[in-house]
Formats: sequence, C-alpha cells, structure tokens
Amino acid sequence: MANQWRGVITEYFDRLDIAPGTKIITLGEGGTPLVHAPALAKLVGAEEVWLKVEGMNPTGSFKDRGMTMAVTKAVAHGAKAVICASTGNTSASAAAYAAAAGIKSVVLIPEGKITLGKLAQAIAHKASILQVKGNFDDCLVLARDLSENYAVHLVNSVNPDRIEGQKTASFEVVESLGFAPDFHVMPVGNAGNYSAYFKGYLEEFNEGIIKAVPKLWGFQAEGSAPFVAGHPIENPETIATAIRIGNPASWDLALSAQECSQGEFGAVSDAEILSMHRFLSNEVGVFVEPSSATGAAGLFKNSKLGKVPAGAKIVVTVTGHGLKDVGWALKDENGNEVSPTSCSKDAAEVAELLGLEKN
Ligand code: AN7
Repeated sequence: MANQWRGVITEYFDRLDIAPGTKIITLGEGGTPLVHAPALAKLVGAEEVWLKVEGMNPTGSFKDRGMTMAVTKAVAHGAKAVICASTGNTSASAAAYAAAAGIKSVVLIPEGKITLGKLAQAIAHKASILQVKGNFDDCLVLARDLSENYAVHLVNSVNPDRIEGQKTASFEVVESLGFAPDFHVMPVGNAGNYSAYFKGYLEEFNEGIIKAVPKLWGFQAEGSAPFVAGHPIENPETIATAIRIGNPASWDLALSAQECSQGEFGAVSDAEILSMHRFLSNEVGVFVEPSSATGAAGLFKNSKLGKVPAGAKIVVTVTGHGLKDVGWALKDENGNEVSPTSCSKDAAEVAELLGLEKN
C-alpha cells in the first residue's frame, strides 16, 4: 500500500507522543480535503476561505484523529474495554476503533438527544450503549467515575491522547496551504478540538514552520454557550445536538488557547446555524451536520460586525458529515418537510414539470 494515506499516527509518527513499536489501531483517518470555498469567502468579505472537511474521516467526523491515538494507547496499556460519554460522534468513533482493535466499547449518551445516524453507527460497531437520564455533562461525570473505579479506559477528550491525535489537523492545513491561515474557525462543545488545533499550530510555530499562530475563533450555540457566559450552563439547549454541552471538559486549555492565539469565542442562534447549514450545501457543495455549520455561521456573524479584514485568509473546520443528521436537510426554509414530486414516465410531461426548454 505504498501510495495510500496511512492514518495520522503513521503519517506524523515523529511528531506524536507515541513509542516506537506500538501496535497501531487505525482506520486510515486524516488526510481530509481542504476545500476552496469562494462562495463563502464572498459572503464574509474575505480574500480566501477553505473548509477543512472532517466529515471525510472514516466514521464521518474529526473524532477519528484522536480516537486512533486513544485506542492505540489503551490497547498498549492492556485495556480490554473503552468508555466514553458522547453527544454522538465520539461514540461512533470509539465504537469503530474498538471494533478494529478487537476490544469492547461502552458508550453513555444523553437520552433522546443523539441523532439516529450516530446511534446507528454505535450499534453497528457493537458498542454497549446506555442512554443516561441526563445531559452530556452528566454522562461525562459518570464515564469518568466508571473509568476511575472499574477496568475500562476513558477515551473522551479529557484523555490527552485525543488532543494529541487531533492536533494533526493543523499540520495538514499548513501542509496543504504552505502557510498558516490568519484565522481558523470552528464549532466548540467541550473545546477539545479548539485546544488541539492550538497545540498543532503552536508546535508548527515553535519549529519555525509558520510565522504566526492563526487567531482561533470558536463558536457555540446560543443556548449552550458557556465560554461566552464565562461559566458552565446547567441546562444547555440547541438543535445542534453535537455541541449541546454546558460544562466543557477542556475549559482551561481552551481559555489559554484563546488568549495565546488572540482568538475569541462567540455564539450564534439555532436559526443562524441552520441558515449556514443550508448555505454550505446549497452554495458551496459541502453537506455537513448542522452542528458543524456553527463555525461558518459565526464567521458570517463576525463579518457583519466588521471583524473580517478584506485580505484575510481563513480556514473553517466543518466537523461532521451531513448524513449523520439528515432531518434538517429534509425541511425547507419554513420548516416544511420536502419530498420529491411524483411523475409519470412520459418525457414531455416530465420536461414540463421541470420547466425544461426544448432544444
Ligand atoms: C460535529 O461526540 O462532544 O469542542 O461527544 O460532534 O472538541 O467537543 C462532539 C463534539 C463539533 C465539538 N462538531 O467538538 C461528542 C462530542 C461536532 C461534534 C464538536 C462535536 P469539541
């Protein structure tokens, strides 16, 4: 397999905290496309915008970059089972990598609050799934408790192996562009990914590969925006279920990343998220899950506040694949279900239905 992308651990072995000889558990994660998005650049008045399309990872989200590290290390430590709390994507990823490693996975999800696509992934990869009567934050407390007292290895992003793996996304951005963007924008839940991008960029800076660390802009959903409030939110609410998180695990790491990068946190409404979700699929051609549109929605909001310089080069990470949460795509702007019109097999009739001109 000389010409195939080998997954982030092998591709970046020298730059990761991993011992030579370790048996690597990989599904070929990373190496995701950096898609040029002139329509978005025009919308926000920037010189260039690219989307780092993390939905192209093996389980359809950025979590796989961290999970290859976390499960590899768990196996190296002799773990027979991994556990996570999850709003959906972490559980899909943990279940898949555990399956690849031949160990068990346990996932704790907030009752009724993860999308069907993600639940299907966890089931498909034969995770033991429990719906907890509580929100994500309650699930994380429970997962930490179990991992401290029972023989099960925690793979949430409080585990530094996750952040270590996820930092590789910054390396890829710099390699693709040949420079660091002025701004890097993304959705924020636990802020593990935000912290990981900072770690990656800081290492590139310290090695003299880039001249400056990009300003990191992290956006949350308004009903679930602890970094904007400055304190945890007890009952977070948003349609963006992936980031329905009130008590972010990487609070301190994220605040120092924000400060050191001269970045900022902001919040956008569910309506703004859904509108950007539609824009990305309609005008850019990239189908993401609604939560993943939160960064781009925030960028648009900041552009209206005059915060986007005309010469800016910007990367926006879209974190998860649209097929994970199809419900919103099946509705129009007014919230009505969209379904295809039925038609006959007659070409003339069908042409008329479609308004096609005769040639
Ligand atoms: C699509 O799966 O927390 O700020 O349990 O699924 O690093 O938490 C998911 C988070 C953004 C936020 N976009 O990342 C989970 C989980 C998508 C996500 C985030 C998540 P972090």
